[in-house]
Amino acid sequence: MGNKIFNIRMRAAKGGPHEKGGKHISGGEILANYEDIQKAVNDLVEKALTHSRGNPDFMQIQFEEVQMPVQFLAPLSITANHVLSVREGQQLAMQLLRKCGVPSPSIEKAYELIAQPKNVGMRGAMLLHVQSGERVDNRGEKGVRVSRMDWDAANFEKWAIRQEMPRSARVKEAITLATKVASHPEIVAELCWSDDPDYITGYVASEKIGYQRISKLKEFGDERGFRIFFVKDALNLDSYIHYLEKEPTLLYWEEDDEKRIN
Ligand code: PML
Ligand code: MG
Repeated sequence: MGNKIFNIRMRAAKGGPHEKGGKHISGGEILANYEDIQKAVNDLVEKALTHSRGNPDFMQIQFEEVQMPVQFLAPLSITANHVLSVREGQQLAMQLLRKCGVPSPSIEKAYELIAQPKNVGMRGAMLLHVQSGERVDNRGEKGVRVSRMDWDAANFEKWAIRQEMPRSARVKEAITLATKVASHPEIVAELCWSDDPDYITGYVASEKIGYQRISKLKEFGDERGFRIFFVKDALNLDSYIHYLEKEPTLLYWEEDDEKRIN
């Protein structure tokens, strides 16, 4: 069948499409060979139709051949942090961001943005300038959606067993995304937690600290989730956004992969 790779993407909303004010329900994407496209579509449809944020009344599925060369990355190393409360979790998140080089005033600005009602329900990520804490993407409530990435299921399973991590699609997708984002030299840190009301674990990730899972970053029932990338320099924004949205990345784990954390 050749070695062409296809990107299959899904987005689903309730109350009409996202761009007409619909509530974001679910999104996802898969990189697959031609013969796996059917399965990929089925998996994405199932994800959207069984989502804890509600039943969608709008869904779009799209696929296209990936024309650019694929970069292969080893998954970030994982640290599990168990916290007893949201407060403790959020304090740890802030401490980890500082460790990545994000100054406290920029972290405070990020949390001010998170608290603004207009930023609730964003589908993509906000890009903030690490030194000033100002938002630098101009994508409004849509944000920047990282795309064109995946991790072979069997390889992920092996990794997850070895790392004692949940073998869930959610974990696979989050680590794939965080690894792609962290590998960009201008992105110093990512902060993320889910918008799904039944999922309270989130993370801070970077090349320097790896993927730091934090067991509790919000309360159950809360539908507010966020993804924030801190960028060093706002000048080459178009090139970062092109990397995040368009440049294909696949994760691959080798048993003897060197630990990338120190
Ligand atoms: C999401 O579901 O949108 C993000 C989940 C982030 C945390 C995944 C994990 O490590 O458990
Ligand atoms: Mg979600």
